[in-house]
Amino acid sequence: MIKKIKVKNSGIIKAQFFNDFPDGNLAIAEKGKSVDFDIKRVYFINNLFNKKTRRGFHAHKTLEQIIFCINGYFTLMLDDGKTKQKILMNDPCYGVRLGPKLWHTMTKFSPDCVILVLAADCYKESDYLRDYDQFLKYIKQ
Ligand code: T46
Repeated sequence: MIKKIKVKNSGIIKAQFFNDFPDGNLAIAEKGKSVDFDIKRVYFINNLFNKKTRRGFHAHKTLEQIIFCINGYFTLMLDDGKTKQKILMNDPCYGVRLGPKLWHTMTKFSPDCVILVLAADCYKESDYLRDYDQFLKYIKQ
């Protein structure tokens, strides 16, 4: 997991983490601490056994999200239209801010990978830019 993000509208979020329990670890993402928005939606992605799976390949117009890999690993690619950055997501203590106008892809999942996303708004298909050329046009507006 890298500690520095070069692309716009992103950043590393460090969850509060307690690993001093003999019975396991506890990680916390809380509004006002590691999260700076009201969480309206939480979703997770698992069952990533197919090596060819590719997810994401879109940007959001306005949505703020934080993505965590809470088990296993995957590759997150961020693209703000100028700069691209690949991040190996393999540490459950660190999330990545997926801000607006950020093209993102998720690939190379370990079979045991579990992704957790905190979102600042409910699902709205109209907020998605699912075509890369449309994304480039949108960020130039
Ligand atoms: C994102 C990345 C990180 C819903 O109906 N409600 C929801 O809350 C979500 C997240 C999805 N859907 C529907 C929309 C599609 O028909 O589920 C289907 C699969 O969604 P999508 O292809 O967008 O899944 P991913 O994994 O490519 O992207 C998801 C989120 O949609 C997206 O906001 O940033 O995870």
